[in-house]
Amino acid sequence: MKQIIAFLLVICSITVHAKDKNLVLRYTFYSSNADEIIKDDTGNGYNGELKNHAYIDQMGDFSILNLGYSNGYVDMGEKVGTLINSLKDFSISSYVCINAEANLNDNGHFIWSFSNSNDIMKDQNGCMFFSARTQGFSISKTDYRAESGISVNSPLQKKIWKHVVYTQTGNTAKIYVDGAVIADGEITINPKDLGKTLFNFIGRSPYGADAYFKGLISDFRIYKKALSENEIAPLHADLEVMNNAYADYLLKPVQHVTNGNPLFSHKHTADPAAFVYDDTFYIYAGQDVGDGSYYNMPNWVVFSSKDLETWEEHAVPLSVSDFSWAKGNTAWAAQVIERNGKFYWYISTEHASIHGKSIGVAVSDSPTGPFVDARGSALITNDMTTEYTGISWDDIDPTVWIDDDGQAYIFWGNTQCYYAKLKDNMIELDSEIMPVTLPNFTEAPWIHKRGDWYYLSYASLWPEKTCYAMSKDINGPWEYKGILNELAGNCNTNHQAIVEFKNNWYFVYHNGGLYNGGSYLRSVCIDYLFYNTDHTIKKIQMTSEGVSKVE
Ligand code: FUB
Repeated sequence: MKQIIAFLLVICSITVHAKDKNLVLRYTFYSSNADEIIKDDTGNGYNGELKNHAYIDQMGDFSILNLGYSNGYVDMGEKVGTLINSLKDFSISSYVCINAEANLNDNGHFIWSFSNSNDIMKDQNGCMFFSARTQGFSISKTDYRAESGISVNSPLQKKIWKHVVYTQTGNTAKIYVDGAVIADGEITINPKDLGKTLFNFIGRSPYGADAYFKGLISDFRIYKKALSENEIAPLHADLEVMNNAYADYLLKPVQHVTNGNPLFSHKHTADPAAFVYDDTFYIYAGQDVGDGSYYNMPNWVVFSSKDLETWEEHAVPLSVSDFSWAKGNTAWAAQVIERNGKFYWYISTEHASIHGKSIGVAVSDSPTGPFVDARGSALITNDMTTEYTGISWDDIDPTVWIDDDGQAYIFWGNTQCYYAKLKDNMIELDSEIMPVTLPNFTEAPWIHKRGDWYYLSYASLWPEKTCYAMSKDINGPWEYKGILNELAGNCNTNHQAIVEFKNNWYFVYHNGGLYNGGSYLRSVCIDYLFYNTDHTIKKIQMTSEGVSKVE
């Protein structure tokens, strides 16, 4: 009896896995990243190629395509054009998940496209595509002016796996999301009418100026028939399990390969604090969001790199809401420092009950968190410094230094620079608050040391340049040495960090250099810092290229 059951199970499994002759292309994304080839699992040879640092990743038990943040896409190759040209009835099916950061107001966000040019606006020679921005399919023998299509005209939901299928039989088209028809209608153009398409992409539009699809793709399939609702049902059976696995996947670091300055192009980042630990370069920054009309900064972010080319972005480790005494989207400048295996993140933010800005400190066992408020209250509040300035935002921009004898100091300020000693526990002041005299000090102090010289760099005047002073003693007096960095482009603030990493010195700062950027939508940059023989610092040369990969 057992043998009969086993035999039946084998027969069943053969039936289930029997080759579906209508399935003409399938990417399960089980190939490896190494050769950048995406295998067509039908055996028909429509292999694709990973482009612009798109990569294959593991999400729980699922192998997925991550298009990354550098305009990643898959080039399905010219051979697929022959397939497209042969299609009369067809279906294109895929799991997709749009990243939180995708700006779906921009044109583009095509899940797939097949076309005769990668500049359709100019060549006007035919394309078809599926847009996640409109949940719509379009096909044209020229360009957008002569399209036939169906759409619901609203974007697919972000941050959740969806299953999207487009089917066409003759002139009848349907779009299914998660197995349900969300749009249907008549299409007057057939893929055959496009000829053998030459540019066949997953995640990229044939319109050159369009935004690339930003997100994840799994189990991409093309059928040479219009699938029915019943046939589509098993294709989205993994949705629930995938979405469960996605919650953990979001905690995994995301890779970014930088293309010079600004360092990161997928989000706006400001007030960088650099930190070198265990052969790794960390950048802690505030995230600028919103419409660019004022500082709108709900959280801080952290990136790390071993070579300054490939950066990992870690799950958001700290938000203003992690400090019960703070309020608003005021994740202002901050710095992380290590002591005795613990990582202390000094931040500035708006106090909820004491008027003005305050400085707090969070702590973690790891440089990438999770971080928790170390005190449950602010370390420095505005009412502690009223004898120096009448402004409510002078208690911002902390920088912390542990001197060779183990004594820790915190410097901070706006308009007036202050400093104080910290106790060994790093979360309490150990002296009175003392003023530091610096010409034209605005904000953003940063302490570093080279040889027996201490350097105090800071943002000066308005709009801000970076200036610096030197001293042989952390307690000063500080000798002013002039401008270190001129105004950074398109931004009225500046905020620098200076660190040594693998035998070079680096100057990390922000400008308004990203598309859409400005004084409240800033972007972190990095350039080299060099010293003169008399230990003063050469003026920074801001570049678009940024710094080279460190081997
Ligand atoms: O990002 C908010 C504030 O702008 C910072 O705390 C200052 O340093 C300036 O960059």
